[in-house]
Amino acid sequence: MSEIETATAQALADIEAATAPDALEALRVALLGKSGSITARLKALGQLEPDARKQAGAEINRARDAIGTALAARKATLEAQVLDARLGAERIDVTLPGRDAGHGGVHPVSRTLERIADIFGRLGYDLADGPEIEDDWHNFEALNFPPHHPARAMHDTFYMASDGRGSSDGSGVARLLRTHTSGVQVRYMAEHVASGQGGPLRMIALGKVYRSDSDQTHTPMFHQCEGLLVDEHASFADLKGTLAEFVRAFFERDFEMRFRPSYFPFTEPSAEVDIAWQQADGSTRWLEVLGCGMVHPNVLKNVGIDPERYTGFAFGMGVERFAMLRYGVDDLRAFFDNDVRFLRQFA
Ligand code: 2U9
Repeated sequence: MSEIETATAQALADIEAATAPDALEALRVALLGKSGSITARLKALGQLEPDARKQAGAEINRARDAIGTALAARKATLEAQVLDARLGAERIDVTLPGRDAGHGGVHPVSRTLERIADIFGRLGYDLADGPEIEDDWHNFEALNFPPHHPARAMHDTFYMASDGRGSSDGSGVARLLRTHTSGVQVRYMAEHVASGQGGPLRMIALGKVYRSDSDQTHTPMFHQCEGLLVDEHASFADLKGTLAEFVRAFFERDFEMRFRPSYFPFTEPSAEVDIAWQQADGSTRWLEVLGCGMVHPNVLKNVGIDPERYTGFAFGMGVERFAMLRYGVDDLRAFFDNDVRFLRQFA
């Protein structure tokens, strides 16, 4: 075997043994590249005698062709292997279920707000809105709160820091986070009077209220629904019938109800409303769910409605309380933890 044949046989063996495209490319450069061994042999041909050059040239060309063919074949094989490996690794199972984008859901408290608004909407009540940052007049004064009522104290109500323009010393307008939605009713009645229409009217106010209170059954923010009806002959009997109908519609069943005398500055007489609630063990117990009463004549006077001509009834409820009862939630704070494991149950 000539020296070139031996070198070619070695080169072909190396090519066959190459296991990666990079290694194969290195071989190509070493053999056929500008400074490759085959290229060097071709360059050296010039130094040979014409006869010897012809023979050697033919041999080197054969060697170069054989190596070129082997490189191309091995390259194709290795590329096919790489592709096969990728296809194997990246294979997708088109029969797998698609990825879910995830479902949102309406928060149980929002659902309860909507449910309450819907029921009173069907009873002809207008839905009204108002600011969560209130002034003393709309939150307390117009509602017949005496100057030293405990609700007005700092430990019950969140007051806004005084900036010198508004203050709580009587020189300006103190601002506070509303402790109930009643300011909405005050505005609503005042607007009705201003537009020349004192009554009749019926409306509900729904929304967030704030109290400086935090324990197992109280959160600093909660939601209230308050309702108001003013007419020439509105009576306590109308109030009872309205609340009985609301509770029946909300829970989709009839309840025994009782009205216990109570006290609120803005109603007289006032009552707390209990319903006979069936417990899981079959026993029944009274649950307080609402407060209500006949609108105090002072409150009507404060907004310019004649209490000699008009009477009104009003009621208020905690929305979270209704949500807890409807959905069987026993810890108020679950509504505000934002734990999706809890919230998902309502989606
Ligand atoms: C005006 C006149 C009267 C609203 C009323 C209640 C009774 C009441 C509580 C229930 C639970 C608040 O969320 S709670 O803590 N509310 O007991 N609210 S009467 O009476 C009004 C409101 C506005 C102008």
